[in-house]
Amino acid sequence: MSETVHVGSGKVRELYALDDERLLLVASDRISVFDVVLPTEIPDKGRVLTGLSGFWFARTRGLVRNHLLGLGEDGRSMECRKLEMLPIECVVRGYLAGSGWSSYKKSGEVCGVQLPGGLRESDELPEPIFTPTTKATTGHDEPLTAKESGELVGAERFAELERVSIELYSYAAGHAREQGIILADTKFEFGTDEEGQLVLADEIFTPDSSRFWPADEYEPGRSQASFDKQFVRDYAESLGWDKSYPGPDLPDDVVQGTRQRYLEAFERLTGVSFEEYAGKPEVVLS
Ligand code: PZK
Repeated sequence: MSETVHVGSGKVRELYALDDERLLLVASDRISVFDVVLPTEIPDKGRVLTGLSGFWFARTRGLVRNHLLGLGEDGRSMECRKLEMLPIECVVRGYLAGSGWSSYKKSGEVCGVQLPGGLRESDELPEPIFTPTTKATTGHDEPLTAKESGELVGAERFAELERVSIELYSYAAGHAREQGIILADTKFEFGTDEEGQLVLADEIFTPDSSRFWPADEYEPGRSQASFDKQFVRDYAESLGWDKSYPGPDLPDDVVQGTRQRYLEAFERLTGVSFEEYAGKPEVVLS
């Protein structure tokens, strides 16, 4: 006998225990904008994000071990190895956006990394930088210095996380750029297995864990349109919504336009049609 036990909820995902060694990570069709989950779902968003994670886990196996054991037949769930999770979020930035841009404007640095002067919002950085944060249980993740991170995970593990995170980002950003998508920044979570080996976990290189920008609209000196969420942001702002709970319902044209953007990102990045994925999720693993 075996039972699937619910063990956690994220804003748009659910986590279940399959047994002592395995978890099931299920991506819903919920969407959050300005940190608020909206009452309207985007059909197939969960399958797109799961398919993208599967694709990237298969493609990066040579760089670092990962927790993926298999994709569910539903296309929205991932069976994973249960790990001991490390207590930092591993962020890599290749472009100056979001909290990185805010920090740079104030101090010229991001998470203790000094950057050259004269950079504009959304500029590409001379090289990708590692800017880890705390894992906040409530509220927002806080930036960590290298010293603080070393105190949380050990200096040797910190050096390994930095090296592996930058290698992963560089590989994926290069691949995405060839398909007309700029991967501005991304966030990883890692754990360790019973032997103490580093294992990549969570979701990777999805639009929920990364900033995707359409390369053909890229123009530094301003904020960039989001590849996936721009219709939703524009609609929500056009209502004069104050970005507090509850968020607005979405009209069907915004839902369908947003769904198409997710499918387009999936198909460009994986080279697989979403229809083929829906019939046979394992296709993204080869
Ligand atoms: C784990 N989360 C985040 C919270 C979600 C996801 N392989 C793993 N082993 C042990 N724990 C985790 C993982 C992974 N991945 C991930 N929390 C614990 C999280 C809530 C819902 F879908």
